[in-house]
Amino acid sequence: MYRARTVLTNLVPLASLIPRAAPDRFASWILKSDHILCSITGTDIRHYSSSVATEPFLNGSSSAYVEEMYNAWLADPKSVHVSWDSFFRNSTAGAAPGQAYQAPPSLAEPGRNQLPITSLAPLLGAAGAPALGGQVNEKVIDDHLAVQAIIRSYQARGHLVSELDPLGIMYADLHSTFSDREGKPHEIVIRGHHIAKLDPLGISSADLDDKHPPELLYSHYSFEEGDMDRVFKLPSTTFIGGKEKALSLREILSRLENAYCRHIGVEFMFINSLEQCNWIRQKLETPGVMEISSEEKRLILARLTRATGFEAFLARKWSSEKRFGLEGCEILIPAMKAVIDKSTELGVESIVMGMPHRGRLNVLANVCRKPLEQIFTQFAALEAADDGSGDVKYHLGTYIERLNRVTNKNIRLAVVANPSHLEAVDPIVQGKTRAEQFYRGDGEGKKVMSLLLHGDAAFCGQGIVYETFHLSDLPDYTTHGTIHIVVNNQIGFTTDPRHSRSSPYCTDVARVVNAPIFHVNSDDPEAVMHVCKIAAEWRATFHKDVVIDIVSYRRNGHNEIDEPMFTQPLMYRKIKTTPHVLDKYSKRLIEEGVVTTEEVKDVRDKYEKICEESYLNARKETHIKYKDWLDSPWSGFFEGKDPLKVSPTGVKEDTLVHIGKRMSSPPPNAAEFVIHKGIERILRSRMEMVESRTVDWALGEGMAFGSLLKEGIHVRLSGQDVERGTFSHRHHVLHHQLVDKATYRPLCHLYPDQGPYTVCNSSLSEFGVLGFELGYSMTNPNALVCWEAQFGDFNNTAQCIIDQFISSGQAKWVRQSGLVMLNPHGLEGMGPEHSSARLERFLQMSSDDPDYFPPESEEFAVRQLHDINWIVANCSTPANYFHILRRQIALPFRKPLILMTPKSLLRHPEAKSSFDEMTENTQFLRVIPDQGPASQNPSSVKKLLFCTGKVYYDLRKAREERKLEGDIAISRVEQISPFPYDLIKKECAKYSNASLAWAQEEAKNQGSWTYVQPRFHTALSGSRDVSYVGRPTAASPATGSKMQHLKELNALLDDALSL
Ligand SMILES: Cc1ncc(C[n+]2csc(CCOP(=O)(O)OP(=O)(O)O)c2C)c(N)n1
Ligand SMILES: [Mg+2]
Repeated sequence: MYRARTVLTNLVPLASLIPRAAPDRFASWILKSDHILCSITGTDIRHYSSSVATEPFLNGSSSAYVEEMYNAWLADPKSVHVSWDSFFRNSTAGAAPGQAYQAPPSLAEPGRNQLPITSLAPLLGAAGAPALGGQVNEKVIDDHLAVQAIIRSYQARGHLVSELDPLGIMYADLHSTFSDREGKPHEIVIRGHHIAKLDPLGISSADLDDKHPPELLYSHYSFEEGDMDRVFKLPSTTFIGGKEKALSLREILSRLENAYCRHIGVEFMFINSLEQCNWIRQKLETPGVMEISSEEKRLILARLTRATGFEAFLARKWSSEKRFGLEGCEILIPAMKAVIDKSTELGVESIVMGMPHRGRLNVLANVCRKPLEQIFTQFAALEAADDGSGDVKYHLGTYIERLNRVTNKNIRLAVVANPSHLEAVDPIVQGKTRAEQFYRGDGEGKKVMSLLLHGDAAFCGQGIVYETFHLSDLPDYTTHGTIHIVVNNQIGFTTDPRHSRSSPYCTDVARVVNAPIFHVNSDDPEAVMHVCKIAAEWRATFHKDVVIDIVSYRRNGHNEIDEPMFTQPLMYRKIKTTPHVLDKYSKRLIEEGVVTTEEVKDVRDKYEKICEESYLNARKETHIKYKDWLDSPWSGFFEGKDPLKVSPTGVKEDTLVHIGKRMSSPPPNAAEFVIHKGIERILRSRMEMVESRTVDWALGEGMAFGSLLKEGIHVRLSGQDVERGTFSHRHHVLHHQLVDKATYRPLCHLYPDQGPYTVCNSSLSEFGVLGFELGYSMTNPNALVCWEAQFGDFNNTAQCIIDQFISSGQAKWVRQSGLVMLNPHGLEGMGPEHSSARLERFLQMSSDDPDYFPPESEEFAVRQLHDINWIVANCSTPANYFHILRRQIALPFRKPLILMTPKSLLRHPEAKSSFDEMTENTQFLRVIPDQGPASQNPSSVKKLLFCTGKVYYDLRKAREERKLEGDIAISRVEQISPFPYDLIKKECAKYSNASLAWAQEEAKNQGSWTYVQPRFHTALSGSRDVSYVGRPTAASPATGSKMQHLKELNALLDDALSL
């Protein structure tokens, strides 16, 4: 009773509204909140409110509760108790004050879990006996309302008083702001934890025990001790009764306590779906729902033994090695296994996992069952047997296919390799999962799922978590529900939650997608397993995200060599005296008679022996193999391929014509499908281009995509507004002007047996979406996955994906990706923000050696591509863009492609290509040499200008205006990195009398200059100088003044063309 009082006083906002308080409360709700009614019903509420406002029965009722009831009644009169039904009917019909309530008709069938109030009369005693005429007295109704409010309060806020913390030091006041916590505690601010005596250290704000006299409950609820044995009917929103429809107040409170305030605290009442709320209630409230068999208990114990034994073994053998052990949250391992067991039982065949450092080795060993030998060799300083830089052991990925012994089904488990950057792997896991679902035809996510692990500090601190959650329900990005597990050790490195978050829980970010959140005390293994099972079932049932927050602690410092007492002395004093969960659980099971002391010891010894044997085997190894740690094997892709042979990228003219025509035609049902007049014009001009055998940028791109689709390749283009194209040039989705959601995607209708084409506008995220597409590209090498930045400069909000994964992923993790990044780039006088995709940064990260000219041979170009980390290019023609996209698939390996793409060239009359540059026997040109008069008479050429991208058209025009076509040659470097040493050397040799210059529109410290300068030197063995032409160094990428821009451009052209 005392506990119930606490819950209610602390948690029930409705409490104060029941009986005697605020007599006009209900009336004011009705009168003042008409927007609520209007938004729901659109009916004239004045008629309704005038009668109920004076309804005496309503005095002091809870606004929220009645509002909910009323809304439910509006939606479906049968969904509320018949007494409410009759009340709302009468009051809306204008019943006089006091007359609105009527006893329900006695013949009415009570619904599930419902009893007519009159039927409770015998249980209610004289106080509740129906008055003459079938009227039930007010107190009975008020008391029932109070009970319903209590039930609801437990469901909504019981988590606030649940016993989640194995240490009992969880002093983050869940109600309060930080300043509240700093000051003197206030009754409302204090969470139930204090009352629940969870804080043996005495470092929490206060213990309010003696400040809450038991009378509080009575004053709030009008109940007295004698009411505890009164029987109340249970509403349909609770399952605590099991088969019983009414229970005593004492029993109701006790069952609610058990369901919501023990070691599981669940947040779910914010979910908008009644069905989903009821589902969770049922999973938690049904009597006996937590009971498990002895067999299951023994399994938990065995798994916990392994998890604990593994960390202990590593600690013993490599005591000073960093491994970010799991000690304190070993329950994670049985928890993940429970999720996997349940999910496989429900049909999942493949699980893609992402996780941070903490406990990673244990997950690999005991969840994935990666051979212990391979893990142990990572601790030895062995040489690598393969290429690459490798990575530290707690970042490596793995991929395993094995039999799940519990379900007897085969399962594939992948842990995606990740960098130190916490949470950055989240979108990658989602992309990889989505791709696997796509290629398996698993449209509902029944076979493939993602499992993401988080640390408490990172989960609430890193914005990428939010971006990833927002992908969870988007049509082309959903993975149909992710199970998130937070290893909440109540600390992040040396910072505790009071200083690392402003939200009550570290999991609050998940509320934005209506994910239920299960907080659970790590020292209650059965409670942890229970929520894991519920989470797996939730995902299988609703295909939505769910969070398990395992409240635990970190037994050691941040890593094994850190001293935690420097910064968390009280916490660690407590931790030192806290027994291991394995010991606690073993003791419990021995007491219950489930296992014997000998059996416990036996299981421990057996695992110890396994570790020892593997340790001895590992010592025999002489090399480590990075390939053992690959997270995305592409079986069959590399086998039997010449690693240096590129397939042709030119295509038959017929193919170009066919695709071009399809891309220029309205939908086949054009008569009914009304397209925009502007689109009609665009289609017409496309058709004209096809007829004249030319393409512009958009058509060239469409033909690259279309020709790959023809070959059965999946093409996916994702990014902000990519369907139309930021610059309104693409139009890959046509919209019916009169019918919502009626669209037509020409590239999906090219050939009957073509590959699938996905083009999807993304959420407004770069970090999340670029990461997602990278993950997508890891699954299937035979897919062209492209991400387009709205403007190139926005890619810097995804810098972590670029630095940590795209540029270095293969070197660190043997993982290839053919992802294409399209970055609109170029100075067009539009100010500093939309001008630069920061080409210099990509080039600076290119791994080719500026001082090394590789041996010239037939295979020069492909070998360079093979050896580099990525390709950086800035194409100046649609044909070259067409070829370089196709080359991504034609290569016998995969490399990320970083493309600077144009803006003004999209409509530039000269930026067009002929079919002749795209048909068979044509290919991507790394350098486009001058083809004008200068090239006819090279020895008389005075200057050879090199440039890349759109500035070529400015230079060419200025050269023409100045009639310098015979004096100045202009060569375009289309593939900047790897640097085309061979072709540059050839070009320079051709113009042997010319001075050499590199012209760029970017500032000197930006663009390509710093990359190309030393490479020109290498290409020419230092025999000739190459001068710089362009803007001076600058901090900002471009001027904000149009006039200044033109001035700078003219200066650049003058400089470039001066002889
Ligand atoms: C993006 C990022 N910033 C900072 C760090 C440095 N760092 C490594 S672990 C850690 C604390 C993480 O705390 P938490 O997420 O609670 O995980 P725990 O180590 O407690 O398991 C920090 C700040 C990092 N790895 N990544
Ligand atoms: Mg932590």
